[in-house]
Amino acid sequence: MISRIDLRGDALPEGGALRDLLPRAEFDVEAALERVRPICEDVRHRGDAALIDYAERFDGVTLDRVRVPAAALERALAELDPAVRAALEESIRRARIVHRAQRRTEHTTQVVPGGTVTEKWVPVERVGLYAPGGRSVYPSSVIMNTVPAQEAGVASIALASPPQADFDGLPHPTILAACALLGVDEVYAAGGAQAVAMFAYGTESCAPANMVTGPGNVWVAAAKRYFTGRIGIDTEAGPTEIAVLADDSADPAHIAADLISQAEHDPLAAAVLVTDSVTLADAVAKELEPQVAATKHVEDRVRPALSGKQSAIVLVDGVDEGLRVVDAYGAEHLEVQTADAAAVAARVRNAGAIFVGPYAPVSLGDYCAGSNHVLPTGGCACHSSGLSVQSFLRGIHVVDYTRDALAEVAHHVVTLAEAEDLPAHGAAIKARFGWKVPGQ
Ligand code: HSO
Ligand code: ZN
Repeated sequence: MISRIDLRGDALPEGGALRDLLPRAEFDVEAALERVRPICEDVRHRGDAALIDYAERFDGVTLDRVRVPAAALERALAELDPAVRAALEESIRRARIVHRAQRRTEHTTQVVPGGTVTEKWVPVERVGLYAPGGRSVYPSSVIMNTVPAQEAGVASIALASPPQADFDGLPHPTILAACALLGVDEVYAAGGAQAVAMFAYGTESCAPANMVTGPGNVWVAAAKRYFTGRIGIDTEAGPTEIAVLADDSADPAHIAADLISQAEHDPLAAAVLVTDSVTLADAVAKELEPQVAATKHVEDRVRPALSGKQSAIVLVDGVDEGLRVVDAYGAEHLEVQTADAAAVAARVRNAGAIFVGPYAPVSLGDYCAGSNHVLPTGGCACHSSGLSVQSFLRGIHVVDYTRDALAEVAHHVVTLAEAEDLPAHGAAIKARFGWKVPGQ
């Protein structure tokens, strides 16, 4: 079911060449961009009327307004299964502990006497969060997007999620209940690219946002790309990935279960095992058969994900080579299940999140570790981070110099300005000293 890539024997190639040997899902955001552009522009020009038309066309529901009434949020919370409510509350509690600790404090550095640079942290004013509908109704993602924004101090938080035909054109009730638990009361029944456009341009009922975050399908990713530069985004969020770096100390049944856990998201989800143990590779392949057969989403997601070209068991010569492979891959989630897992994990450089040892499966991080599950995919972990308080903050340098402090460095500024053929830059300094710069 799952293919094998054997990288034993020869020395591993460097960087990009190594990455090219590894499996990866095809997720063509660029192609989707063409289809998304007219939708976004339609929302720009026709506002709510366009959103209502798209709800009819894509979601099969007739809406009279896109804003979800407060009563619907209250009802969803009142009707929420108490066990689900308790679990969501625990997830929120743990996420708050971790994200509160990420808050930044203002810091002033004295560069010279009388010359300081203060870095102050200011939250983004208004954020639009996206929660997918359809196959992926994830109240946990509402938590993972909302908690860092709230802990960052974002004053205005709105959420959009697709209208559901089965629920009177409202977003899924567990999404609404999660919003109610989190205190998010501005919710819109809008999905896909049109929801991102609603936040980017604003409509009659929804004020424009400075930033849009949250997972979504390729249309949401394409809309985020379309608006990059106009608004802030988190990441484009491609299909979920799990990589497991394991040696023969790992339990094959646990590894198989963990690979399936993320394959369950999407037929394009990627599950990659990197190991130096052929015995373990064989045992995991064997374990997969019965576990896959017994899992709920076997035919529509798990089997296609595991047998797709994005998933594989990669054989390497040793843990050092395994580390090189997982770094080249840059998985959204990386589990390290080796002897002395903490020491091995400490050497990993590229991963969205790292799960150490046998009792930290990705599922824990998806819901209740306290860590964030909105993470870079598609290899973007080599340059990007998961969602955090920092994602919603802007660091602003505040430069404060006295006359003496400026005088001390004025000649260097003038010299550099002249070297760059920008004499007016120098003139702005000279004007403050009667055009005669000290030291020149
Ligand atoms: N593993 C997903 C997040 C998720 N899992 C939501 C369950 N619900 C992407 O990181
Ligand atoms: Zn998951």
